[in-house]
Amino acid sequence: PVDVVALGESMVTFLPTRPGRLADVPAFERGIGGAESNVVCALAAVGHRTRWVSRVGADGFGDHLVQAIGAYGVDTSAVGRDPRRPTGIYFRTADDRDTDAHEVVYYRAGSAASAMSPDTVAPEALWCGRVLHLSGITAALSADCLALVRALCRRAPGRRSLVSFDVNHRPGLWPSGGESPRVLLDLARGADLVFVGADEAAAAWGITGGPAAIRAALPEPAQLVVKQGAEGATVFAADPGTGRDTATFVPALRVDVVAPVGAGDAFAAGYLSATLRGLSAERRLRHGHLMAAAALTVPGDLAMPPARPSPGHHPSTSRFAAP
Ligand code: KDG
Repeated sequence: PVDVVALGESMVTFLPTRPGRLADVPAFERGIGGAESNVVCALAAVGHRTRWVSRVGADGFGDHLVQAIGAYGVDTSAVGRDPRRPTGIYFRTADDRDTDAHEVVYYRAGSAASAMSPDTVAPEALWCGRVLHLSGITAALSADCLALVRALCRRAPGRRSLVSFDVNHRPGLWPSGGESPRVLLDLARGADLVFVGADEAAAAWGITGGPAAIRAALPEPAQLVVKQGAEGATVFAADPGTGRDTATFVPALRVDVVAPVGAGDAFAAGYLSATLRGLSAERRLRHGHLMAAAALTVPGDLAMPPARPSPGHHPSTSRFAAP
């Protein structure tokens, strides 16, 4: 039995070996990234049974992703290979303490994962865990990927897994034309558990009134977690019997932020881990903050080391992170 299945594109990441703008740094170190696989890697690192479902190219980067994510103990047996399309990669700045601007450059258009669709991903591979974790990033990759996420977020009686959806609005990935906010709101409405940043809700949906205003716009999910950056997070949880909604706020930990990338995924992993263990709303948020704190203080996308590191696998951790 699997605790959490996650669907999404993962990429080989290239992080500068020293601080600075992408225009200035001469060398990069390989790591792995991908919002949804970050979540299951972190969950596997703390002992949960997890599976990552995706597609990669029949190339060395695809081999590396499968091997490195597998080294966390994540089941990769349902990852498809596409001989015609490449594995996505991306470059970004790694230490935001020394740069004015955080830069991200994706090379993923037409990637193997962008060809995920209701035809190329088997439902049995997805509906076999207690939780199915999805994110708005997948919805932005292609029309086929959007069709797949729409199908998975459709409320159906007897749905076999709790559907967890991280809004993860990445404006740079969506085709221009302003469709994304509406699409993401509709997808979130079909999930049982939604993670959204208060900043995302303001940018995408124009909701600036804070957590309560976001809940008013998104009453359908049984649980809505609103992340309020360094301040903390609020969860709205509806009582299954009475439908009464209870809001719980827990402040975040104070840490020296090196790079925020991956912190949302780590938060989701902590929250899901505590959920699977049947813990209270307060403790679910606390677990989220603890795992986010670990991710905030390293340059890489993933803070947790793999359970079974393999030769040639270097999770990017703290090369130049020391103060
Ligand atoms: O949440 C972290 C992700 O943004 C990162 O790992 C890469 O999945 C990624 C993306 O699409 O930006």
